[in-house]
Amino acid sequence: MFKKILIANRGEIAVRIIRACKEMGIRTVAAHSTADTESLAVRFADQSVCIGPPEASKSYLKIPSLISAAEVTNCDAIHPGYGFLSENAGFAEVCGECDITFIGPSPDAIRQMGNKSVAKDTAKAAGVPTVPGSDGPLTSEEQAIEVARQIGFPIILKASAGGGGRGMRIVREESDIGSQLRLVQAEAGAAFGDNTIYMEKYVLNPRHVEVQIIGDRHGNAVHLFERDCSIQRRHQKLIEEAPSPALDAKLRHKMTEAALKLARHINYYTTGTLEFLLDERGHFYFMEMNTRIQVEHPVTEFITGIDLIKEQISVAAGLPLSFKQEDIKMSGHSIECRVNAEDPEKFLPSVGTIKELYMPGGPGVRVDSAIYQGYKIPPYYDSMIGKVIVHAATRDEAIHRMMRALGEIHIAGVKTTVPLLHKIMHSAEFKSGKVSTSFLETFLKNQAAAG
Ligand code: MV4
Repeated sequence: MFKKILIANRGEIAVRIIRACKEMGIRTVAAHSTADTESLAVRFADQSVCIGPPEASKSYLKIPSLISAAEVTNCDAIHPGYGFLSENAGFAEVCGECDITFIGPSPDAIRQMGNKSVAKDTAKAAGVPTVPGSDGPLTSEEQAIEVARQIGFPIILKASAGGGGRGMRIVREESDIGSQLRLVQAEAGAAFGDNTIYMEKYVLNPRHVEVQIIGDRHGNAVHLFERDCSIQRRHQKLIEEAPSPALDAKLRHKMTEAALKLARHINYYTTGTLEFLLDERGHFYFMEMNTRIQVEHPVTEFITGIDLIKEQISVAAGLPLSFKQEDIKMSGHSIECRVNAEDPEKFLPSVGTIKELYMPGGPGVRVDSAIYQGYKIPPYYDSMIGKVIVHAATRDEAIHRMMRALGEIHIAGVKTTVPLLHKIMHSAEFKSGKVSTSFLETFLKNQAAAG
């Protein structure tokens, strides 16, 4: 097992990783920017190393600084968390060259899944359902029109180098294809340095359902069921739950088997998530693979009783998975609410000092956060300040538990999304479970109309 791990991240995920390491008897080093000197991660880790100024490009994204920090503190592994360098193949490669284990996938797996068009082709080759569309990248406007006529409008143009909602455009009629194609090409070229575009049929009001998988370096791979992440705004998830209210046992079996097929096809050996779109007829299609641990991993931990971070560290050290597929049982229902420091009306970050703080507790409630009373939220990073996760026997009980937990939260000093989360929990639409990725936009419009 590793003796010491460098945490190349910040916020709640840095704290989450340190907690797992402590329980495993692994020492930790928090790599942090000058803006995070007073962070919980720095307080909880055995050691800390300042890696640069607040701007992420000069600290959390700076590969030489992170490698140096790991070397001077004698770390044998680096955990990248999510975001920052977690899906950077170059970083994974440099770690390997420096004899430091990157707690994540191989550089090849990151590259293969990082390119969305290649990922889709790989999924197709593995026999996993994908949305009808172009066979690989588009080569001309004429070809784009031809494919669109075959699959029918509306269609969506996607940048191969995009992902997570970046670099996409919906086209509703043939006369718009040429101009939209040139636009998305220019945007992709500027944003990613790669203007490769592919086309798909646009699925109306889909649900976002993702399957958690984990593999080891001995050829084993298992799934840990699905999460439903349909409650989003501008591709930022607000609420996630497991299991998905939209899946029955049969559909769950099909989707998880499809996810495992792709994971095995690419010899995947760490935690990963396969994102699917589920349409209104119950057909699912592979979208993207996230080759990291995700923000919403706790809902899966609650329904399976498995510690995903510990298992991720353990398989990275070369140990075989500590369980088999048949050992993994789904129990109850879990919901996660992300708490952001922002003005919920305008969705603008709200920075400042946490003047007063009370976080909820009691049966079936978990809080993963990195804030405390007196903590000054730095303006340089993501606005998520924590997550409230609940577990109960049924979805209905989980919703009531979440309402209770949200009601106990008291945060003074900054505006947060807690009131909005509360309203969603109380809404008939959320309670019915019949939500799609269009839910939040409609919900907010109705809220505004109702005053
Ligand atoms: C789609 C789609 C409809 N049809 N692809 C957005 C993020 C990226 N993972 C893929 N996304 C979408 N791709 C086809 N062919 C609708 C979305 C989409 C979406 C997907 C998941 C969660 C929220 C979303 C919000 C808007 C659009």
